[in-house]
Amino acid sequence: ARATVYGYPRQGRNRELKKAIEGYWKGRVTADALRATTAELRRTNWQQLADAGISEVPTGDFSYYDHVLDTSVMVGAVPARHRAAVEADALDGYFAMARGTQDVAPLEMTKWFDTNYHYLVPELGPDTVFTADSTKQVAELKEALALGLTARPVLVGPVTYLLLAKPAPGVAADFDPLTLLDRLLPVYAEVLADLRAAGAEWVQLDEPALVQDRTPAELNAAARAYRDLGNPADRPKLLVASYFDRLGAALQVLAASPVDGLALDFTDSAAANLDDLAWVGGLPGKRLVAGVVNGRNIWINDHQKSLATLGTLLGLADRVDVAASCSLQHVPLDASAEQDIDPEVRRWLAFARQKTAEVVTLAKGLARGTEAITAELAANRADLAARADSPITRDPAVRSRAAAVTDADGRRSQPYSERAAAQRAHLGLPLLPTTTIGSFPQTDELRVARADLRAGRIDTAGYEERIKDEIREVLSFQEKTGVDVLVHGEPERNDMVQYFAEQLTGYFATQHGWVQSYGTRYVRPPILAGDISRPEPMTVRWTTYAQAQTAKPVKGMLTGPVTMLAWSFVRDDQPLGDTARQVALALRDEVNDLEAAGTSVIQVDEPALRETLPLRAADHTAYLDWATESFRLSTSGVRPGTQIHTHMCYAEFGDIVQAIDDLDADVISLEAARSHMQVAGELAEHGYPREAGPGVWDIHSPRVPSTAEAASLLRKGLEAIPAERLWVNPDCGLKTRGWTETRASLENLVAAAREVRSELSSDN
Ligand code: THG
Ligand code: ZN
Repeated sequence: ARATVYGYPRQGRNRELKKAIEGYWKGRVTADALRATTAELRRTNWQQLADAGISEVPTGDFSYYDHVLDTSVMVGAVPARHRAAVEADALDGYFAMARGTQDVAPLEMTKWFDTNYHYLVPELGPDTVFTADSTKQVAELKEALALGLTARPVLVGPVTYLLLAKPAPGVAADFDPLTLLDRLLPVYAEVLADLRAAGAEWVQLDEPALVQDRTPAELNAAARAYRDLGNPADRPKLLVASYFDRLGAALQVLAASPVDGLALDFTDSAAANLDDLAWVGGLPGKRLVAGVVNGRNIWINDHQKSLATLGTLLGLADRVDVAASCSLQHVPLDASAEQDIDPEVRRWLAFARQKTAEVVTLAKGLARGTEAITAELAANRADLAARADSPITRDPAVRSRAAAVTDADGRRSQPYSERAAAQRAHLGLPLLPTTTIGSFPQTDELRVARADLRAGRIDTAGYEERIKDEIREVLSFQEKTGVDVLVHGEPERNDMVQYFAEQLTGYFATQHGWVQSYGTRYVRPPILAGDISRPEPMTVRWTTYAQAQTAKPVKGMLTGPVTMLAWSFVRDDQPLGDTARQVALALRDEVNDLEAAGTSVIQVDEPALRETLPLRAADHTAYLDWATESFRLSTSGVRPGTQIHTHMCYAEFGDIVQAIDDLDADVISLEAARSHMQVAGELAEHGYPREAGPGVWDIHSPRVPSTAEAASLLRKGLEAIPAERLWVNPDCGLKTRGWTETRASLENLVAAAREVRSELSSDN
């Protein structure tokens, strides 16, 4: 049995990739220097994999920005608006597609399945002409072969590529990119032949889109694709890889195709693959790559369990190899770099480097018997037992509290109509109240202050003075501008998840645990390792400091339970809903403490509610049940007169309006400016009964919306939502904006609210 992986973190130990690319954008790094740095990063990765005992290394998984964009380049699918830039300079043209330029918009970005990685969406139309460009794939294969390694190029498969694409601007919205399959397959065949000629014995085609619910037509397309690609005589051996879930109906299709091997996910959530594989009669004559080590969480593997799975699989294919369940790009590089984390917890962690070693151990055990890995198995058993028995993972007080939760705990004491009256009396807000989402610009001075505090250049008192100054400035600007519900601006927060994770017991932050979010942007998801509790209030101090500076209401700002889970590494030893409930109870205490300290408006953000929706429709209801329940649990402990807000962004919400309704928040703010208030119509159509603030300022661009523009969006909002229930706010928080555009935009937003208010009062 061979050990292999499908991809490895690209960024390097110290995010050298980010630094090199951003340096190139700024003109500080030459193209040659960028190429040299990235070649070195690839070499280091391959060497690390080979040294660990990986006998077939992946190539082509590296990317300057995104591997789906690389695939668009490979098949010549460059949008018309980017062609001139690509012809002038391939590298600059590539970045133009990724980031846009002064004159042209970039490709749209969206989440890669249910991971926290974002890819650039291919734009296709009936006129798309594909042409093969295997340069990058061939060059990277040759680099690995030159090191004397056995290498397997990894490509996004043609079916997944088309299923991830969308109609190009100007193309009919109902255009189905899958109709281009017959045009695309010859281009893939050409790339495969080039790779064969360059020395690839095997090539991997990734088809994760086949694990989602697929129509018979889509399954037929997959059958056709792999029949056609299996035909040519000059092709390499083909390994079709699936991950993130069971393959389901597509398994039979691929098993019957002429491809030479399949890679399947055998982690817990995809365990049904095992029965399904037996049911289709196994893969006689084919290679099976078994993804038994979870490639997207950070926990050590259970070797005993994996060996049992692998043992069963031995009888079901010609040859069984061992792998991580998906590319290791979704986990950080090396857990041994985490010197500050509780050593008890570090023992339970496996990042890319440790997972690679686990795969190698299992392959060895499979090939030579468990006697060959006795020491590894004993160590693994001890680590797993330590985790299971640890007081970190099991806090009886947290467990008994979670077990005692009743339905009533998740319901406000009065229905919205009565609460709304109490809130109106209590808050005394004008019609079309104005507010912001929470954060104000995170200036360089704030980042420097945080770094100074970490480095000991300033003390806590000095740091807190700076935070107070910033809060006072943000408040006085809002008062002067005439905003109705103020925020303190969150200058003390590094990130909306990490800030809370650092204060909750059971949660652990990493120092170097970077994972690519998109392009050169990375996140360090904290680790939900144990039972969650809140040793002391987390936000009360800064919120009450802010409230003491003004007579207007200051909104308390929290991150909701679903988003806390979505942007963290979650436990694999209990259902997600159980973890969500623990986080919700900790947040409930915070919400109640904020109320007790005099906060009348509390926002609990859930930007990740939509993006966490499971890949298969059959799993949606169960998810939405625990997701909405945990939100309500965190927000239902307050008096009727306390107004609960929530906020969502980064997605379209049309298909989860019922879930949004089920949150029972008094007010929701939503991203809406780019889609011209489309979501307001969707809420209205559903009969959404509470207050809403569809955004009237697209904060993802530095453009300042004019008063007229914001007012016109507001009028559009009024067509769907009555004035008594419409709020005026930007699309999202302002932390990525500069102060100049923030000042101008917020003034225009308030002016627009005043203009439309006066139109309303002159109407009656
Ligand atoms: N917080 C967390 N996860 C997230 C988001 C977030 N996931 C989804 C979405 N927002 C991702 N968007 C971004 C936007 C910006 C950056 C990362 C993800 C970013 N990162 C800095 C970088 O790479 O330079 C590093 C930030 C840091 O120092 O912590 O700019 O809001 N948890
Ligand atoms: Zn937002």
